[in-house]
Amino acid sequence: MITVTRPWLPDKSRLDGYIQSIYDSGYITNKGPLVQELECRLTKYLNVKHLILVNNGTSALQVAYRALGIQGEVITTPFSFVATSSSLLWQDNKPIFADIAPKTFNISAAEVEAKITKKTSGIVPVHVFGNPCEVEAIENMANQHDLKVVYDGSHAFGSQYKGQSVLSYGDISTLSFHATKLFHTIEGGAIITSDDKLAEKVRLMINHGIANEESTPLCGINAKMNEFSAAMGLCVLDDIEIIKSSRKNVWNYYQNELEEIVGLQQWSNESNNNYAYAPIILSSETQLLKVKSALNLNGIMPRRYFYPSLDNLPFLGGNPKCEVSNDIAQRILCLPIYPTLEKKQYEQVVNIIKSNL
Ligand code: T4K
Repeated sequence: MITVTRPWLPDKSRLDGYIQSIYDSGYITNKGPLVQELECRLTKYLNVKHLILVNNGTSALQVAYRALGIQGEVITTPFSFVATSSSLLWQDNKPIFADIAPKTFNISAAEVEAKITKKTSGIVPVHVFGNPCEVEAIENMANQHDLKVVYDGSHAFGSQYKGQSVLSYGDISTLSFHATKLFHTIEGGAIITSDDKLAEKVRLMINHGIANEESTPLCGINAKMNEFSAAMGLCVLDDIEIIKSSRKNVWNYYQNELEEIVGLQQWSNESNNNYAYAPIILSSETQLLKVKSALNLNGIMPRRYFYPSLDNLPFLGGNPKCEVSNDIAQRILCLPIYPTLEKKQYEQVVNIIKSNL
């Protein structure tokens, strides 16, 4: 079976080395040496000021909202994985959907502006499939209206805008290091900020608010990463260039073969693709279902990320329908892309698509 993705599994003997070091130190969680080493390496690799590792991308978002005091209505995108909105709701915020741009699939800055009211507390855009949002327009708007911005950068590991990591934008950017991600720690995530005080607050918050044995200055939660996850992350990071270049080969093949016959996500000239996902847009939902079932019949399992548009979920209703998001959600298919996908396999994917359009 060819699935939409497969986690990168690093050389087992290298992982064994890290596992042995965990056995030797007896430290398995609570900011152990491997978590510290991975934080250091990722901070340098992504060239960001502060990066704090957490247990998953959803708690990264929840801690971010809480640390920034986001409370009330929050403008976000209906075209994302459900965790972007459900994390807001879980923290008693009300997601207000602004529609997306039809070519980039990212929240439209103009639509965000139209939704700002006195009740708005923050903006949570997503760099969908790693594609950088309109970060400058969003920053200007947030400054003008005194709003906090949390970028859900779950897909944006290694994405760059104007030569720097797009994760350095916003009050906070978050990452997911779930197994299905380009860079992963089995389960995991990170919170990124350039603000020293905020970074300190986040570090306390993810550790129950505990500063030391005698002092618990604020209310926190347990969102820490453990040492086994960090060990996996260190090994995956060693292989990151292989992971990126093999994904790039698959992505380029899809683009060359399919750009004339299906729709592709538009990236600005100033952004660098990280090849995290390979979405295509079919001409109609009927055509999508035909292509998908032909692929499925051959054991190929692309995914409808993200269907349905989140404004259709029963617990996220009450917003006016977002037409562009609904239209894209009905016609999008994410094709298999991962480093161990063989050329004959992605050639087969393309051939089946071509013969079913
Ligand atoms: N914000 C955004 C924008 C996100 O995309 C996500 C997560 C989050 C926030 C929240 O971050 P986390 O709290 O999850 O860290 C997956 C992931 O579970 C989820 O992390 C991800 N986004 C979302 C886009 O995709 P599913 O339902 O597609 O996973 P699943 O289990 O169907 O896996 C897809 C395919 O991958 C399978 O068909 C087979 C393969 N696979 C998967 C796993 C887990 C393997 O071969 N081995 C494996 O271990 O959600």
